[in-house]
Amino acid sequence: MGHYKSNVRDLEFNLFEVLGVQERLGKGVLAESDEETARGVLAELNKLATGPLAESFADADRNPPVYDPKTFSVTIPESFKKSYRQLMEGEWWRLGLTNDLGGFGLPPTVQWAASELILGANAPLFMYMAGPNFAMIVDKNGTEEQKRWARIMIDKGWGATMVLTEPDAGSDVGAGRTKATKQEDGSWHIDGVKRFITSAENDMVENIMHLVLARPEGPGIETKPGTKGLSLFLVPKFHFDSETGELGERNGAFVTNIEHKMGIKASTTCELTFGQHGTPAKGWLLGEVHDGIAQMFQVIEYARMMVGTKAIATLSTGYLNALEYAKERVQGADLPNMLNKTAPRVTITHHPDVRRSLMLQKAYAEGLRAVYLYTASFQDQLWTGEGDQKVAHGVNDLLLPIVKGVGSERATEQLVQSLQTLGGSGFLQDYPIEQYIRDAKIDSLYEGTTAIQSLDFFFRKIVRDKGQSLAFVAGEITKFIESEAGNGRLKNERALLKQALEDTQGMLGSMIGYLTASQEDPQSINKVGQHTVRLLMSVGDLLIGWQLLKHAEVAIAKLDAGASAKDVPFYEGKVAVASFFAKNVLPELTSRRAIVEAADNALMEIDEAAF
Ligand code: ST9
Ligand code: FAD
Repeated sequence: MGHYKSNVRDLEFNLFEVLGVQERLGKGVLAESDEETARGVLAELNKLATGPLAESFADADRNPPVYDPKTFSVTIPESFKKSYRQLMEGEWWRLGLTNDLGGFGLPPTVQWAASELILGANAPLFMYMAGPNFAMIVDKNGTEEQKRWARIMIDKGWGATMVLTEPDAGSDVGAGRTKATKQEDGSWHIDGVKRFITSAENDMVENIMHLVLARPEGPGIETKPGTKGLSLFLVPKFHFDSETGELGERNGAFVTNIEHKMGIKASTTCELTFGQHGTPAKGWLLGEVHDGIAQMFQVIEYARMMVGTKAIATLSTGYLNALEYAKERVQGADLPNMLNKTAPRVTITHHPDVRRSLMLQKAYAEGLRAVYLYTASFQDQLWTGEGDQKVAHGVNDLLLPIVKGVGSERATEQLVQSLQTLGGSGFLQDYPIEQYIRDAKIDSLYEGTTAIQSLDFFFRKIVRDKGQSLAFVAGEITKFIESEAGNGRLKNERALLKQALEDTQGMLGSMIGYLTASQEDPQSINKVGQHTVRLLMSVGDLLIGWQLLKHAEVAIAKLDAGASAKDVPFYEGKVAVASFFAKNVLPELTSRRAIVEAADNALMEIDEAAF
C-alpha cells in the first residue's frame, strides 16, 4: 500500500447525502452526468490516486528536480514523470474544464471532491497538470486569436504558471517592478525578475505559458502605481505558430534558479528572469485590456480553493495514517489500571489523550472537507446559472479565505498531532507524516499568507460586502439552531452552536466598532488588525461546528431508518465527532470574544527594541 489513505466514503456522504448534488446532475451544462457517473469518477480516480499517483510521493521528495544553470533547464525525477504520464493519459486534466473546452460535464463540487484525491496523493502532480485550467482564463479573457491559443494549450497539454511575486513584492503585489514596453508589432517586451514561480520549468511538457503581471510603460501609457497599474501578459517559453501551435524559437523568459525547500520538493519553485539573457521576452496583453490584477484574481480564486483543498486532503490522510497506527500500537495499560503493573497492555486508542487527539484530527479533517464542499456548492450554482447568482457569488467569495486560511492553518496544526500519535516513529521517514507536515506548511504561505486571508475576509468579504454574505450564512446557521435537528439528540450541541454564533457576532461587532472609531482615531484600525486572524479562525470553527452537526443530523436520520451494518460505525462516528467538537472546541470562542472585546493598542505602542 502507498502512503495515501483517501476517504471516498466521506466525499460521497457530503456530495450525495448532505448536499444532494445528484439533483443538479442530468440538466443543462450537467446533462451528460448523473450520480453514477460522479461516483464512477471518484472510484476510478481513487484507484489511480492511491496507486500510481501516490507511488512517486516519497521518491520525488528524496530525489527532487535538478536544475542545470547552463541550459536553464530542470530534470524531473523519473518516478514522478511516470505518475504524471498516467494522470495525463487518464485525461484527468479535463476535470475542471467547461464543456466547450472538453470538460467532463461535472459540477465544481464533484470536481473538487475528485481533486482532493489527486491533491492528497501527490499535490505537485495537480499543479503541473493545471495548464488546461489556466487556458480557461485565456479563453475567457482573451482576444479571438488568444482563444485559439487556449485551445492549443489544452490540445498540446502545455504547462502554465501564475507570475506575480518579485523579491520585493510578495504580499504586496502592487510593489512589483517588472515592466512591459510596447513594440511596433503589438507585442510587449517584458523586463524584470520574478521569484518563487511554481512549475515555471520542467521536462514533462513541450511548452509553458506564463501569465505574467507587469507594469506597462511607454508613450501614451499612463503608468499607475500599485496593483491597479499592472497588466497581464501571456509569455510563452517557446514562440509558436498561432494556427497550429508548432513550436518556434525560444522566448527570452528563462528560469535562472530553483529553490531548495522544506517540502513539496517535486514542485519546482523558480526564479524567472525576463529579457535579461540576450533574447527579448515577448509577451501579449491578455484581451488587449489593462486589467491585470482583476484577471489574475480569476486565477487566484481558483488557486486559493486548490490550496485549501490540498491542505485538507493532507490533513485527512495524516489523520487516517495516525488512526491506523493507533489501532495497532500496544503501549501501557488502561488509565483505571495504571497502578497495576501486571494489567494487560492495551492499544493506544484506549488512552483518553490519544482519543482526544484523534477525535480532534477527525473533526478538523471531516469538518473542513464539509466546509470546502459547502463552498463548492455555491460554485455549482455559478457553474449552472441556477439559484440566486448574487448570493452564490458573495458566499463563495466570503468562504474562500476560510477554506484557504483556516484549512491550511488547522492542517499544519493537526498534522503535528497526527505525528504525535505515532510517538517517536512519527519522526521517521518510514511513515509519511513528517513529509505531510513539510509539504503542507506551504499552504498557509502561498496564495496569500493567513494574515492576508484574514484581511481579505474582514475588509473585503465582510465590510465591503456590507455583511450581506455573512448574514446569509448566519441565517442558515440560525435556521439549523432553531430546528429540531437530531430528533431530540443534538439539543445541547445546538445550544453550544448558538453560543458560538453569538460569540463570533460579538467579536465582529467589536471589530466593526474599532473600524468605525478609526474615522476619529486612525490608530483604532490597528485594534482590528490585531484580531483579524482570530476572527478568521473563529468563524472557521463556527462553520466546522455547524457542518459537523448538520452531518450528525443526517447520520441520526440514517441510523434511525436502519443503516446497513457497514454504515453504522460511519454514521455513529459522524454523531460522535459533531458532539465532541461542539463540547470541546466551540466553548473556546467565548474567551476569544472576551479577548477581542478587551482589545487595546498596547502592542502597537511597544518599542521595536523591546521585542
Ligand atoms: C502563488 C502560487 O502563491 C502558489 C501555487 C501555485 C499553483 C499553481 C497551479 C494551480 C492553480 C491553477 C489555476 C488555474 C486557473 C483556473 C481558473 C478556472 C476558472 N477577490 O484590495 P486591493 C483584486 S501566486 C477578487 O486594493 P491591493 C480586485 O480586482 C502568488 N479580487 O488590493 C481589486 O480591485 P477592486 C499569490 C480581488 O492593496 C484589486 O485586486 N499572491 C481580491 O492593491 C485591488 O484590490 C497573492 O495571493 C479578492 N479577494 O493589493 C498575493 N482581492 O477592489 C497576496 C483583491 O476594485 N496578497 N482583488 O475590485 C493579496 O492578496 C493582497 O491583499 C493584494 C493587495 C495584493 C490584493
Ligand atoms: P511577505 O509578504 O514578505 O510576508 C512576510 C510576513 O509578513 C508574513 O507572515 C505575512 O503574513 C506578513 N505580512 C506581510 N504583509 C502584511 C500585511 N499587510 N498585514 C499583515 N501581515 C503582513 N508566487 C507567484 O507569483 N507564483 C507562484 O507560482 C508562487 N509559488 C510559490 C511557491 C512556493 C513554494 C513559495 C514559497 C512561494 C510561492 N509564491 C508564488 C510566492 C508566494 O505567493 C509568496 O511567498 C507569498 O505571497 C508571501 O510573500 P512573501 O514571501 O514575500 O512574504
